[in-house]
Amino acid sequence: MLTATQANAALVLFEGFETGLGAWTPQSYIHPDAIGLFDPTFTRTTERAESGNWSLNASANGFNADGTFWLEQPVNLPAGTWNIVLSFQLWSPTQSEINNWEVVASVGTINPEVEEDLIELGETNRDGTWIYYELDRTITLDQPGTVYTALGLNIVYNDTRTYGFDSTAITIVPAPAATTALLAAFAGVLGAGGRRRR
Ligand SMILES: [Ca+2]
Ligand SMILES: [Ca+2]
Repeated sequence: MLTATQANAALVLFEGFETGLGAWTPQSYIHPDAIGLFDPTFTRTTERAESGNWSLNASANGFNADGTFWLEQPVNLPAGTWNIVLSFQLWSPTQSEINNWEVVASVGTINPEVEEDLIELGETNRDGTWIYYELDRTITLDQPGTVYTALGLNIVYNDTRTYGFDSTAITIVPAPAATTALLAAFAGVLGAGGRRRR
């Protein structure tokens, strides 16, 4: 667990998996009624990399066409309003229009424990290469607290799959009060804004 202490500068927590999982912890969930093997794994590999020489293979057998597995990282923050951007690169082996899994993530004060705690950012197999994803959130903490970040896959098709993750980053910037007020005023016009790209 990392603690942000700089109040006026962006804090970037980057992980490229060159020496390990860093501060990420693998977690998973499958419906209690699911039958059979649920074997999601995150393992380091040099088969490919978006940064450096290493990335992670995220694999599962897809049994039950159900289950969610993700990397989770809590960050302790002082009280305040924070703009938090979780970004990562996802590798798919092929491009396909059908039978894809969901790319999921979360940034918030809820500790992700089940499928419903993560939201869908898109689908796998949009292209047979690395694709950038991000999730932006503005979070207000009334007192010092923990913000949980998570990124992973939701299994929706019964097939053994391996995808890749690399170059994760959690960028934390204190939100100026004026900006926060402006965002609130325009929230109805702009929508929730979970998938803006830079
Ligand atoms: Ca890497
Ligand atoms: Ca959790």
